[in-house]
Amino acid sequence: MNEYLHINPEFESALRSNKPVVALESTIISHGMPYPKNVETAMRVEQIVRDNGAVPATIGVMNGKCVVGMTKEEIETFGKASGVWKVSLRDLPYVVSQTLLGATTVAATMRIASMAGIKIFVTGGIGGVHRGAENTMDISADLTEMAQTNVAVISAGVKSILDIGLTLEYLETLGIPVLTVGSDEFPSFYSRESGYKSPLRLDTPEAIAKLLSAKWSMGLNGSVMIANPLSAEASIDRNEMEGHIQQALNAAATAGIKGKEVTPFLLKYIADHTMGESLEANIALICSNAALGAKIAGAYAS
Ligand code: PSU
Ligand code: MN
Repeated sequence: MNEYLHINPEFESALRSNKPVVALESTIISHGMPYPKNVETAMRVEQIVRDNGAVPATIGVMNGKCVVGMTKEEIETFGKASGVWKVSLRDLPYVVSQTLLGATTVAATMRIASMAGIKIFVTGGIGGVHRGAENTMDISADLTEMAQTNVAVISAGVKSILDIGLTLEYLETLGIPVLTVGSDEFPSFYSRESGYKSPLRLDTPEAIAKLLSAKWSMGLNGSVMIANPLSAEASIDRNEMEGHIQQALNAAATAGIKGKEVTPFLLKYIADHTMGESLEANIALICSNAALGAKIAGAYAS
């Protein structure tokens, strides 16, 4: 425990009694979806985690503290406020010490979850190696964080705004197991397909919990990337998505977008240009990830 951590009492008792807890990030609320869908989805995701037997803990930064288990009012604030910081690992001490509102990325959420003793974290999509990274060196801190922090990440894979092949290579270099649930193919967030075979496949929460237990018991530090393909009904055609992504990449290059703004710019561009379809897919996949994450947390706790 440290003075910069605020744990909601509900989670404190859940953690003490070894109840399953699932961490959730806040970047998706502040930077991932429009209001009020973002707040509605965040609350729905929390309910799904509860319905599947675990306690949800949404994580963000406010009042100079890393908050584990945001209240409904706090989630509402993050969903409405403008100018909420996107907080990755390097931003964390700045946003805490300046007492700013900070929505945490996968990297920062994992680290805070770990500080609180939470092992399972559910999100939509993670950051990775960007297209053209051989020149820009734009590789998300999500990956290096996954190499060292013992929190499993459940996502719908990696968006093809990234170079999926290079991201999988980099995950291999970092020693991070990558497994897909119920499919031999690694998913690309909006689509069940990516064109890349999944390095590993496991089909049940119990088998995944066993893998986590084996990894961490052997002292192998770091995350496990658990990719959960979205349902066939919600899946968007990969070629259709590729057209939007190319346009988004061109728009980013034209506008000279760099550094931490790259990912939010691309995500917003795609959301704005695919309208309802991508938002609905996004909501469907995060709900499905929440149910799976709660089951894995339950299996791991027992
Ligand atoms: N990719 C997505 N959805 C997201 C993000 C990435 O498909 O919401 C967000 C996550 O919070 C992730 C962050 O941790 O962007 C990565 O940003 P960067 O590429 O700047 O590291
Ligand atoms: Mn980056």
